[in-house]
Amino acid sequence: MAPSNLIYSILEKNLVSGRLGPGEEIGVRADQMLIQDGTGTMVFLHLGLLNQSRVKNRFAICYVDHNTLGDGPENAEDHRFLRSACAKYKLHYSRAGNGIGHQVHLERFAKPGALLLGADSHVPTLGGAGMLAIGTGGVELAAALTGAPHYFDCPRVMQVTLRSKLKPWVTAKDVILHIIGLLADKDTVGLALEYTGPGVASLSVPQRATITNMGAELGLTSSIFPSDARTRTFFNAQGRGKDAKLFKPAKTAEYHEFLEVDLSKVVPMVALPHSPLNVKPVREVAGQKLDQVAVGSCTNGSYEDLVPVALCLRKRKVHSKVDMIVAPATRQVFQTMLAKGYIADLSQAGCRLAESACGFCIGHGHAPARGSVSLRTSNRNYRGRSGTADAEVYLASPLTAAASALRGEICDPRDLKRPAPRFTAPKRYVIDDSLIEKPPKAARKPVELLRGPDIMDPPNPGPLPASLNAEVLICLGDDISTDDILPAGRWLKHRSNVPEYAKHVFANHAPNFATRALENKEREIANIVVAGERYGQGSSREHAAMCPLHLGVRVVVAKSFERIHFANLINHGVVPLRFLDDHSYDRIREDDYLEFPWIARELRKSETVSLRNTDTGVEFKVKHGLTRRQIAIVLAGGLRNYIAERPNS
Ligand code: MIC
Ligand code: SF4
Repeated sequence: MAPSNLIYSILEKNLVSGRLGPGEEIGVRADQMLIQDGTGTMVFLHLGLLNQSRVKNRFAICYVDHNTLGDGPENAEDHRFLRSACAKYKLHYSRAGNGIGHQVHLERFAKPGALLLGADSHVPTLGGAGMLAIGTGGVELAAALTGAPHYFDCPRVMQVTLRSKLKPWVTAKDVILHIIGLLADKDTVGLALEYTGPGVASLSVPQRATITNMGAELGLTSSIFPSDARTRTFFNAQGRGKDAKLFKPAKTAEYHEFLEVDLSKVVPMVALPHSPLNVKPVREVAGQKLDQVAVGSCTNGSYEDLVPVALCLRKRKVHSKVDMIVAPATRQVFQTMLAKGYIADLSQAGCRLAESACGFCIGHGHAPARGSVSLRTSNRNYRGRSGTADAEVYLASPLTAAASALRGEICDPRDLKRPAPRFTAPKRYVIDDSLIEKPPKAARKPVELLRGPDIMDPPNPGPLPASLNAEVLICLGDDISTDDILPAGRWLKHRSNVPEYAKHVFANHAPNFATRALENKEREIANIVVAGERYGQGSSREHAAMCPLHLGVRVVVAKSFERIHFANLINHGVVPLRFLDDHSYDRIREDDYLEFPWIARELRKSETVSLRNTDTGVEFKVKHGLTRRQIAIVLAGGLRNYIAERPNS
């Protein structure tokens, strides 16, 4: 019997194969699917290559929120393509300007108790409304859109019991940074968090969504809150009372792990450069001078985040040395604030109002000056993600951001020594869905895909050869994020063009990586990436697998991998291998030539894979830890080939 916690009860309802239990490979069919423009063009290209003419799921939507700057024609051409693809495959289409997908979805489409799959690591934001939302890679999402089950490892569920309530000036962002501090050095792979306890009722849906959003930084499978009276209040204000199904865990619910958090003890927190896991109380870094403050993103761009900022800045001026950017997460947030005069407060204080989009969070605009210091309310501060390799980025709450913007230095908002702004959620938000296009009911003639000249098919490596000769092109340490593998920022516009985007693989680590890799590829020598713990943490972008693959990377050997990136490697035919011990990691150096004499056979028949360092003659084994299904996928050269080999399965 599955423990009747919320997460397992949603999984049980959607289960099509496997058995619920920690670490078991399960297959599920989702109630909703979400893609965004940065990962979405590839999803549609995969769908085309899978020979699908329409999708077979219940509700799917594509949000244009990442690539919106329009620096060159690529963004607009991607939008045109996505719009035509949504019409062809029958997805809803949320136009540029409507806002960041996770927040728009929370406002307009979230359903308590439903399961969502999304090609983005921050879909767990929707757990704030009692939905189980799981991030996937693009090709997996394309497969799921065709009606195939989505396979992943069933998580362990940690019960997080919240007690008491937050003190003035302390916010949901501080809660999640506090929890990150408690869990950062624990094993969070294959873990999901379920929030329970008396403190839950003190948090609104947008606050809960901030907390579930940043579970992604711990590499969690997902995070969820129950759906209760607060959820109903939020849905009523969205004019969606009928969707506010109450959804609570049974009294007999069981959990695998436990954590208690006393909300009244949480203090304003900050994540220091260059990791969201590097958390400390704000007071420990107070006084750090700032050049830029940026408020917004899917973590902290809600009405409830921004109105207190406006109130804090009302009739005051942002410090003269600080450039302050505010980006309401959605058009609804912007319009509701506009109607109530809060946008005027921000403007009068000297804030620069930015578009409702990902923008600064992904380094797509507002890159800080070299060597400067930026404080942001977003969720990731990996080196270079802001668009500036040597900028120092701190992450904090909107209130800490507002207080710090006034002072020109990092400041605990409690030290402003005035009452915290009083916030009341509106009874009704401004509701305007006119930028969301519904799919046409029945097309009279087939919809033409409008594909611009930079929209290129994803690579297909073909079946894995029986043996591999390869060069170690790069040896990396721990915590390499997908932003390290493939930065977004000014190269984000090449998301639809793998050969072009691939020129920037490891751009901030080894600028000549792409050139050297392509030289090897021409000589039919495969390339290997070697790394430490948690390789591929962060963003779900499958480009971090596809672009190295385009450059001839066929194997990654690491101490451990992050969940979504591990799946992306397999689904694109790149073999992820793990060191048996730290000692083996030290046996490989950059520029070594390695031979995998029986890689294909060993994957099929053994738990380990042998390799020989042809420079030193040293031989040793690494392990793969792949399921039978995953082995068949890497041998086929990725998920598309695997599906093509089994047309009727
Ligand atoms: C992110 O926050 O890192 C992104 C950009 O939204 C990514 C997706 C992408 O790279 O397109 C994510 O979270 O998965
Ligand atoms: Fe967009 Fe940033 Fe949210 Fe990713 S984390 S979806 S880039 S706002």
